Amino acid sequence: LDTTVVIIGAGPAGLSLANFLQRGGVGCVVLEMRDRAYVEGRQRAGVIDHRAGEIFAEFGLGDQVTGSGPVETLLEIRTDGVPRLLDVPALAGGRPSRLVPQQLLVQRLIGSYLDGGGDLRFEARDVTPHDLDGDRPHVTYRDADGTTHELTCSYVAGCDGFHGVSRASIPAEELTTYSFDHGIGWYTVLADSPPPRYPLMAVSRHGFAAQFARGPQASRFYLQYQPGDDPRQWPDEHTWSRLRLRLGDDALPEGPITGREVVEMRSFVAEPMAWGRLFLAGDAAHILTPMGAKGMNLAITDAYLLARAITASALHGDDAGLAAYSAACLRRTWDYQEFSRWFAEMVHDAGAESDAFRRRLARARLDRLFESPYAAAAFADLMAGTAFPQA
Ligand code: RFL
Repeated sequence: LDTTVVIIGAGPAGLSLANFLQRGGVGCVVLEMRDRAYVEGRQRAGVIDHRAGEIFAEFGLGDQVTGSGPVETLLEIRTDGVPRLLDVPALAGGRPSRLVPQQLLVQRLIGSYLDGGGDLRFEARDVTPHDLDGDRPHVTYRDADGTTHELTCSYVAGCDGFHGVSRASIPAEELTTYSFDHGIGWYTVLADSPPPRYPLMAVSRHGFAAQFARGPQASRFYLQYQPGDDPRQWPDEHTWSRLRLRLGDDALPEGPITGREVVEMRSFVAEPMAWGRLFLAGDAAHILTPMGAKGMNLAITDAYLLARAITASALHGDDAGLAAYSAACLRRTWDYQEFSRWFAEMVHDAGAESDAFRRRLARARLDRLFESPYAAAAFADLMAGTAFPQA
């Protein structure tokens, strides 16, 4: 065998898994189709929840990977310009999340894996897994020079995101997929403008908007847009004026906009997350909306469960974890899909002008967070990341 595990994809899922396996003494090779600069520059998520932070700490990676990230404090929800604050970490029993931009997490995970002697191959083209339903799977790819390579292994980890090759390698009749379009248009811009005092969500009849820190000098903004509109055509001044209106802040500091993206507000789940010797983790198996910030965290918890299961199988011949892997991940996935949907519905319906009944329901749901400590604690528990069920 060339290695124990071939990991396809060097995003948060694949790199977390590679680090966990390395520290557990299990050999692996990571194959990534892009070059290092591209992977390390890709900006997306920004929150490592408390649960995911605990996982890195368990593997001795806490200081290196999440340690210097600012600790999350309060969450501000502004309704028609009126601020209300939720102390989410306190409500979760003293479990703060941390602000760690995804590209920083990826850079640090690459650094620690390579420092530990890890094998990470960038620009791996045409990665193709073979014989996944047998005992000896292998993976072929071409390097940047066009030379074809083959790696034999015991397990293949499909960590190559939604558009990757791994899920597509499972025969269609073996998979059940679920897709859901939330019917909400979302536009996000990254700007070199000072972050808000607290993570900020604003609900008003002008539509939903949010602002989150992305480092000490940058903010990521989200704006709801009406179906049929194309926000990528909006002049920047239009974006800023909408943000000022929705955030109820005439003095909102502006800065150069460095990124503009339309975010698809859709959900996707593939079941099961394992087939033969292939195990899917992260976006390869499930997509969530950014509402609730669970996508990257789910990728990390999948990697954790998979690392534990593979380690037990490879080092001790115990396959129970592998057999339970898919069901355990899917339980968390559906829990977080529900949370993400619940959250999205609440903040968007609460601002809608069209349907007065739904607006009142959404506002009642929102008010409950500030009036019932039990409701607030349930919300905070999901924000911090729920515990794994006891085996
Ligand atoms: P990734 O990050 O997509 O990484 C997959 C890697 O696989 C490589 N790859 C291949 N390699 C070899 N061969 C192939 N055939 C390959 N095909 C693909 C890719 O180049 C890539 O390097 O998936 P992973 O690791 O599962 O991580 C998932 C997260 O990236 C994702 O869930 C989050 O970014 C989602 N998300 C957010 N999650 C959060 O937890 N909190 C957030 O605040 C948050 N905000 C966001 C987000 C996603 C966004 N976008 C653009 C999708 C905000 C945005 C705008």
